[in-house]
Order: sequence, then C-alpha cells, then structure tokens
Amino acid sequence: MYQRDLTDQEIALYNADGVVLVKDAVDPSWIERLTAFAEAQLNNPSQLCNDGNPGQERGRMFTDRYLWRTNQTVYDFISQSGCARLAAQAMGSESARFYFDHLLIKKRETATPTPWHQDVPYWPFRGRQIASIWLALTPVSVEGSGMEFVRGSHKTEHFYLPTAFGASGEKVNSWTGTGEGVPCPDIEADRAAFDIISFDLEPGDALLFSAWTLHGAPGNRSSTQDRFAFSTRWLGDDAIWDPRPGTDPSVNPAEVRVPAGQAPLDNAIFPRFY
Ligand SMILES: O=C(O)CCC(=O)C(=O)O
Repeated sequence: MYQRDLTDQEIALYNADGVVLVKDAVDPSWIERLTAFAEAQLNNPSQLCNDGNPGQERGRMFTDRYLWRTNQTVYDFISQSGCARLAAQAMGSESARFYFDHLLIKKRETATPTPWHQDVPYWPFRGRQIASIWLALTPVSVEGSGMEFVRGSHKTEHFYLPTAFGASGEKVNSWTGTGEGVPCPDIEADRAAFDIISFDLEPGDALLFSAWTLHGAPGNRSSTQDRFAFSTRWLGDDAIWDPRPGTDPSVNPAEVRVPAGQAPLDNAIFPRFY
C-alpha cells in the first residue's frame, strides 16, 4: 500500500508557517474506507459526538472522536496509513505517539464557523512537537469550510484561552475549563492585520499543522458539497503529560499513570506508531 515521506521543502514549510499542505498524503483506498466509516458514524454516533442538527442533510456540524479503540477502520488507519511517520518527520521527532482521532463534518449550508484557536490549550499535553494531520475526505475549499491558518503563529510562547466549539450555542463535550492563557486575538474583526493562509484540497490531501498554530474555518457555504475531514493528533519526543483543569475530559488521568511533566508510557493509552 502506498505511503509517502515528506519532502525537505514540505518540512521547511511546516517549520516556517506552522502548517503544510501534503498532497496525496495517504493511499486512496483509505478515503473510501474512512468515508464509509464517517457515514456510519453520522447515523450511529458515539457518546463523545457533537451534533448540531441530527439527521439533517444541510446545516449540520458533526464531530466525533476517540474511535480508534473501538473501530477497526480507524485503528487500521492510524497504525498503517503512514500518518505517524509524516507527523514525526514534520515535528522533527524520532517518534510519533497517538493522541486521538477526530471526525469533523460540516454538511452543505452549515453556517457554523470553527472559531479561531490553538489546539494545545485544550489538550493535557505540553511540548513543541505536537501536531495534527487533517485529512480531506471530500474536496475542500474555503467557501466549503476549508481551514484557515495564521502563518507563523506557531512560534508564539502564548497559550490562547480556549473558546467553546459547537453549533447554535451547543456546548456539549466542549473543553474550555482551563484558565491558563491570554485572550485569542479577534482575527475576524481585522483579518487584514493577520497573515491568513488557506488551501484547496482534494480527497486524500492533508493539512499537517502544529498544535500551536492559530487556525479556524468558516461555515460551509456550498449548497452542493459536504465537507468531511478526519484528523489525527500526534505527540512527538518532547510532549509531556500536563493535565491542566478543563482540558480534554475524555482522557482518564488514572489510566495514564505517569506524573505530570513526564512523557506518556509506552502502553495502549497513547501508543507509539512510529
Ligand atoms: O475541521 C474543522 O472545522 C476544525 C478542525 C480543527 O480545528 C482541528 O483539526 O484542530
């Protein structure tokens, strides 16, 4: 099965911009398998889902996560697709440990934006080598809720205070309890003041970005194209366990079994795939 490496130029872009477009990131067969999984999940979500408009074909933002422990397709993908190696290469890390999977769907005509944010304040880890691979399962453009990034924003030392995600004021399963950080700049109020970049993706293309990079996405304005993406989250060599109050409630600290400040153990909670 096809797997690829990052080129030196892609690694340089990741380091400079905090995000890089990886064309044909995985074997095309994954797109078919993950799309079937995503459709099934829409009809039978897990307890960790956020669903803005259940059952609707339009105006529905849907997210679900942590499916790798129960879903064979997701497990096969994270262990066999080569994403672990891509993440390690971008992060400049000897290893890539898996954190969690995240299905992110905005059906056509979904007004709900993804607010501008940085990922690391939501997560019970700290370190510079933490990254996501956001894989497009459908064609994606900014008009169809493609992601936008503030170029170079990963170089900050700031934590930006988390804001709640979700449709129509729905705050179920949001992770906003941490008090650490400074307010996120109001990027929408003055977009010209920020170096905002975005990308068009075909199914199988991915955005590989640092957990420190400011990013968001507008609603899906397309009347014909749903937006399906599947994101996997990766921890590199310097990532340490840092369970701050209010971060990811789906991790059970008792299961992690290391003191704060240490790297996770090599066990089935956050397994190494590279
Ligand atoms: O898909 C989206 O709209 C947002 C995704 C995101 O913020 C992420 O993967 O960190």
